[in-house]
Amino acid sequence: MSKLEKLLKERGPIKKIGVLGMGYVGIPAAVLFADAPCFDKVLGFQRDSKSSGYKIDMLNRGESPLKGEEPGLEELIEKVVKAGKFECTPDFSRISELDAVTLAIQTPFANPRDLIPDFSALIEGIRNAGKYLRPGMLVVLESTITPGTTAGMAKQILEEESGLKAGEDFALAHAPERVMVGRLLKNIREHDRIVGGINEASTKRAVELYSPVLTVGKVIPMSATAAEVTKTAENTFRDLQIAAINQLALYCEAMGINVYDVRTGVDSLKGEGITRAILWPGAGVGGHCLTKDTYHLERGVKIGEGQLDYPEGADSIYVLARKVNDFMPAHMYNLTVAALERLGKNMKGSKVAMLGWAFIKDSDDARNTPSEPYRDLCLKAGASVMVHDPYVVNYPGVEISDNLEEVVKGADAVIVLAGHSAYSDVTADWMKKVSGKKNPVIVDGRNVVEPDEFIGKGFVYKGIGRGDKNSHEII
Ligand code: SAJ
Repeated sequence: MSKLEKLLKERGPIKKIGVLGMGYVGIPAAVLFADAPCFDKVLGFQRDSKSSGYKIDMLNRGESPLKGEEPGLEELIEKVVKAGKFECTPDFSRISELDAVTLAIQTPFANPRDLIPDFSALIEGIRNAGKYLRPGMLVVLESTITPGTTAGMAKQILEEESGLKAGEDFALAHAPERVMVGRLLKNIREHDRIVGGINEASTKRAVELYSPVLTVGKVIPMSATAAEVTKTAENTFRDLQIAAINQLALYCEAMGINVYDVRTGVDSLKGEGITRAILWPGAGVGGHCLTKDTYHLERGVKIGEGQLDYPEGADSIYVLARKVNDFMPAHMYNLTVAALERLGKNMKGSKVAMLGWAFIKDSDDARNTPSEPYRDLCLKAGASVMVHDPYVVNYPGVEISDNLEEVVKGADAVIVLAGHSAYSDVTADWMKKVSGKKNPVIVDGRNVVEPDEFIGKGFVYKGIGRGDKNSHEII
């Protein structure tokens, strides 16, 4: 039996757990641990900072500091707080009382341009865990991180701070979160959970931690680095699939055909192993997952010890996919310019009404929204731009209105950038009347309008992938 197995045996089953980072990953994770009968106590650690300190009292009152609808979460927080099984504290020294700590601290990009992740908050969390680490404890990183981080940087910091040896004196693992806003509890309970330790004993201990909270899902054990690659790759593959249909949409426009006919055709190929994962073309890919996880994966290959055999200097298919998806807002701009040109107008002096600032349909989340680069291009070309969104209230430097009439009023061009349900009910009649133009332009980036209805009312129509309509007769 290894030294670590002996230590874990002496310590016995996991009873007391800590979760560092009371965000949309940490809070549901903590209360689900607290709700499991086999665990006695969960501490939620939250820095008493200006921006987030308020969460401590809120959580200890049994309230959720998370915005938006999260079915069952508030009730569960109240239940475990009342039962004395969960409390939130800024006192990180209490980590020493615990059997296991998980870190659910975000790893955003300092700025999307240079694609270097900002690990500072996570590193502070790892230092805190290391400072109060005791032999036989388990440390698990849940944040999305560059492959190699758990067995590399995290292991180093924990050993420096604690004087203990990872894999011998304490267990260390990565268990990436797969939560999606709006269904946080459901995801943790029902999705399979990837759990990867830096050695066998670490993996086993981490499996013991996560099994009790899974209702439908099962634990899938592997190495820590394999777990990091799984998480980044699952989002990289989704980004790649979206890029594949975006590229096809551009081809269909060039060939004068309807990408949705082709999509239906390809999608009809059904059956074991031959089905195609064909997704939806659109005005671009935003959000905090797909826009960064590819670059985590790419960095992981770079910092890995092994030698990569791949054509020197060539973009990986994954980076190319990112470039295709990041081209889509520019394509929306090019469609706008082409449509205005058909009317002898140019961007300079035109009024552009942007419909949708959120990065995803029927959401207020605008992180890395494709609407931003589109708006920048229009402003640079001298257009005046108004932005509508029914959910996003504010965004630094951008005025956003929830009054559709006010935004569309007098517009030369109306551009659909997010597929909000509200936009599907807008009629060509109404839009034409409000725009006050004989031939308004409509550019549909999310396939929400019916081309013939708008063309029939005198609109100049452009749609992503609609090569069959984009050169229509102007009525
Ligand atoms: N998008 C397309 N075409 C598509 C699908 C999405 O253009 O066919 C665009 C969306 O408009 C959006 C972006 O891609 O701008 C991202 O959309 P998303 O549905 O992937 O939403 P995310 O970014 O919230 O992705 C999350 C991820 N979940 C986690 O990281 C835990 C992702 O792995 C999930 O697959 C996704 O949610 C989901 O399925 O809801």
